[in-house]
Amino acid sequence: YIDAVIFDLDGVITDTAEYHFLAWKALADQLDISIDREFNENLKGVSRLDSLELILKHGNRQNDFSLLEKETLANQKNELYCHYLTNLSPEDILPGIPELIRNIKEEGILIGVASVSKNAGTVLQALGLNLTFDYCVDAAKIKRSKPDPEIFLTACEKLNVDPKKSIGIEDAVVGIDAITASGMFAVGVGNILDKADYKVENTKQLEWTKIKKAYTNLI
Ligand code: B16
Ligand code: MG
Repeated sequence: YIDAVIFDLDGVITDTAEYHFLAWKALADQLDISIDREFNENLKGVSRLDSLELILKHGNRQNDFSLLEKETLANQKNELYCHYLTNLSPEDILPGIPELIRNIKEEGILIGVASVSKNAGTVLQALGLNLTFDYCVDAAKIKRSKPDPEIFLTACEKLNVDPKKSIGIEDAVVGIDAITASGMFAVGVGNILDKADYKVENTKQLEWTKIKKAYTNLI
């Protein structure tokens, strides 16, 4: 009765938020803008250029750069981020995730990845998960960012499954909104996700039997 489970990547499968933070911080320092880890929470699930806009706004510098200059700044951040990614290995898969994936696959349920990161392929490869998922959305082809449901609907369409019979797992508020708008059942990781249909505090608590039970109780 469940067709597919679609995973967010950063914050659900692995925690690259710290690398994103360090790379953005280096760029922000250079622009005389100060950001801390608390501010970084606002960037979770937000695309690269939108993240840059939020940082510039935070430093009151949103009108200081042309689109071309902004793209150059975003590329600069990405180069540094990719440098950090070379540290990533299968040990960086978050606790509970390998077992969850195994349990879902044992039931013949499809799994997909819906990440707004253009580095999703590189990250999955570094984690040794590039052959694990049935489909990974290409973020470059997505026109509207989360909370728009486009990325989750694309994943369902490519897997040829009904969103209403599918589950999405997210760590960002915009991500939960995107899952809900797509008609899927929303599982939230972290304590800020009040709108999720089912919530856990961390990935260790993502147990397949419990998720299934919560899904069955709701439909
Ligand atoms: P990139 P997700 C998101 O990934 C991150 O949470 C967010 O912080 C980042 O800015 C975004 O990917 C874009 O990443 O610069 O690599 O294209 O949570 O949707 O997996
Ligand atoms: Mg995320």
